[in-house]
Amino acid sequence: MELCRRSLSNILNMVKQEPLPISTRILKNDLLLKALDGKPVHRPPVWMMRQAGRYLPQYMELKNKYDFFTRVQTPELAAAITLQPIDLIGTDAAILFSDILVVPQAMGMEVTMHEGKGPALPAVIRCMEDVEQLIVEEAAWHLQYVYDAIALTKQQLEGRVPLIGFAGAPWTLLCYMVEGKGSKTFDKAKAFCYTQPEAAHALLQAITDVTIAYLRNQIKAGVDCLQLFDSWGGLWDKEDFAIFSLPYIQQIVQSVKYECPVILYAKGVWHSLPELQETGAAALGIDWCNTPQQARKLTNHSITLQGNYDPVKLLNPVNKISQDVKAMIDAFGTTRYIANLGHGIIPNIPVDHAKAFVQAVKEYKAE
Ligand code: 1CP
Repeated sequence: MELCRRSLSNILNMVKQEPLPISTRILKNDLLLKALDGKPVHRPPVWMMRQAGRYLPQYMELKNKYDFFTRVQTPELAAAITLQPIDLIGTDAAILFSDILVVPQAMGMEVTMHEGKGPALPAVIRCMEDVEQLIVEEAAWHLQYVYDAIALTKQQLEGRVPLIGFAGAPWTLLCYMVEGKGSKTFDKAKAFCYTQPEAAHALLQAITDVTIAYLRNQIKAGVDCLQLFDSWGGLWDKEDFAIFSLPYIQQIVQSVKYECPVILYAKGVWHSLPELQETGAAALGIDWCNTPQQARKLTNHSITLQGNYDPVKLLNPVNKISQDVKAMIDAFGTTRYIANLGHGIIPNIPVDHAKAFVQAVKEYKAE
């Protein structure tokens, strides 16, 4: 890909000075926003978590040329990758290509990404003094490249579908900042919360403050909706989730929800669905460990739900995927529902199977 720096900076300067042009603010496909608003739709909207990524050969071409953070930090590359699933798979929403770990990076921590191993943060947080070293007030301004990528993506989308911005929930970010890498149990992160609760709460509050500023800037840059990822929320029981995750999620949702609808995805947190609903989120993401019926019951049939297809089930033959999707929509209902996976798509899913998932939602007809 030719990186055309001069023309990009012209576009970005223009976007920064002027409000977004009407053509990029008016959406040709607003199914997602209608579903978030509880409005009737002829069929549910569909997108896939991690839809911009490794199962797409066109993503792999850019991945082979540019390292992870170059892709994330170069607005032309981030925009091109964000648009790939819109052009190739036909989803009803775009999600910005970025990562939740740009926030710890902006707070002054080193974050590197390693093929096959995932992220590494060599200098982890161990105590209150480490928390006090973090950048908080100016951190959101170190993420200008994200806002530039949003502005550029909105221009290139030309209103075809809404753009979803996102951030990690404070507990999920603490996991990486304390553990230093991915983990099945994040036991060091949990032990930090148990043994140094004061430092843990100071860290969670610092991440919360940065995230609120970061998401407000994403809204100003043009995102139509936000998703908050608490991918590791399910590592806590209900009691500890209420101490170490929920209050911070609550602050974030409350601070942005009047400007922009928020989808709250807390994996494995079925025990606290009513509490998550009370945060004021417009929708809750559901994984496949809960049934649509149970999730509807727990949330009193009164909030938009998103999910919950097991991404590994996309390895089934396409006719089985189509049958499953129909059954899933029948179970959730067509209103207050966003068809999606229960977690991110995995790299070994054939592109045709991802397309079959999306197509089955588009062809859905209630009997
Ligand atoms: O080079 C690569 O392709 C590396 C894989 C990859 C990708 C495609 C990483 C590393 N991040 C991303 C992009 C990404 N990350 C997006 C893009 C937008 C889209 O969804 O299409 C999003 C939303 C994320 C969010 C993210 N990053 C989460 C929350 C969502 C989830 O899947 O639970 C988490 C936990 C991360 C951390 C992270 N970044 C990358 C990896 C491999 C991981 C997980 C590490 C671990 O195992 O703990």
